[in-house]
Amino acid sequence: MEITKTLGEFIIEKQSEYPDATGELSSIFASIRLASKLVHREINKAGLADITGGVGSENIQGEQQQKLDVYANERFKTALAARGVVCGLASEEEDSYVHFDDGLNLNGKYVVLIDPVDGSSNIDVNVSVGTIFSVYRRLSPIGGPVTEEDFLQPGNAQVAAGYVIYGSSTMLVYSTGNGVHGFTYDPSLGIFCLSHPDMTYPEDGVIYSVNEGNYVHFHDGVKQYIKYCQVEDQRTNRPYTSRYIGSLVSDFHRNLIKGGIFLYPSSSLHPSGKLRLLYECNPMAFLAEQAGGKAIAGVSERVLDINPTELHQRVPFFVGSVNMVNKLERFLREFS
Ligand code: P6P
Repeated sequence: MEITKTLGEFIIEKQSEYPDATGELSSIFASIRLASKLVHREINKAGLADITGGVGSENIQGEQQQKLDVYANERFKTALAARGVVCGLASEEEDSYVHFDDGLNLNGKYVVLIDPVDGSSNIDVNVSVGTIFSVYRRLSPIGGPVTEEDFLQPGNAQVAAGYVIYGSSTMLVYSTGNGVHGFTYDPSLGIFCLSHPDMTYPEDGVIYSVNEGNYVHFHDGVKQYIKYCQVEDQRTNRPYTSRYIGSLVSDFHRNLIKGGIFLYPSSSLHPSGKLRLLYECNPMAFLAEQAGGKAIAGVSERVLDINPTELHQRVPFFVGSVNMVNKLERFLREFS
């Protein structure tokens, strides 16, 4: 593929489309780009370096923190605090939000929420993982300390969101509300190159992604939809196929390119679902809608309209090709 444009050039070019752009959002992307390269480097030698496995501690979710979780969290935190445009950070790996309250960042206009390494338990078995990030303008007065309200904003207030997928190649996919654009990392040059401009969900698809090991715990509407996907229909000869990696970024990325639906429902095991609203579902829902897809937490419950109540709250999550999500919604309405 011919290298036409780097991530940096693309951001500056797009920035000129925002009359009031002051380069601060571009600066945030520069931080994310830098930290992603460092995480890429560690992941790509995970088998060799002492970077796999647990650190023997748990995060607030009660999940074993992987060494890479801690490494990545520190890299993103340091990079985002270095430019004076971000006044605070919330992270899956931090119990509470982090103030960037040195003199440099108190005037920062933005807050960032991040899952530094999503799916990190897959690292030891060489399965792709990802970083997910979400950016908001702060609500609290500039110059003062960041407050919890800065982080508890609905997803429809995001100014940017994206993910990095550390897979067969490392890609950064993001949106600032003008479409979704994908950049592939060239380690030999140390740059992200535009490879997937204007990514859009196929309106329909044949891939459904769900952990069917939890089937017996699902509510009826979800069970009925899964059965619908599995039953051959002589009239339509629906060729559905099940693909589930167990890494949200990877399942999302595949479905975005090929068409499909990802489901993480609530269940008797996970009464509120498993995925976190603020730094997993909201950024992925923002991208999905920007790519012409759809993301709901339940019947007529648009993820981006949910008003958060706590930093690490979980929600059910259904995201993907618009026709497939609409079909699922009909099952949820009819059977739940
Ligand atoms: P389960 C990874 O732990 C994660 O947070 C997401 O990346 C992934 O989609 C989901 O959990 C997998 O959960 O319960 O199917 O293993």
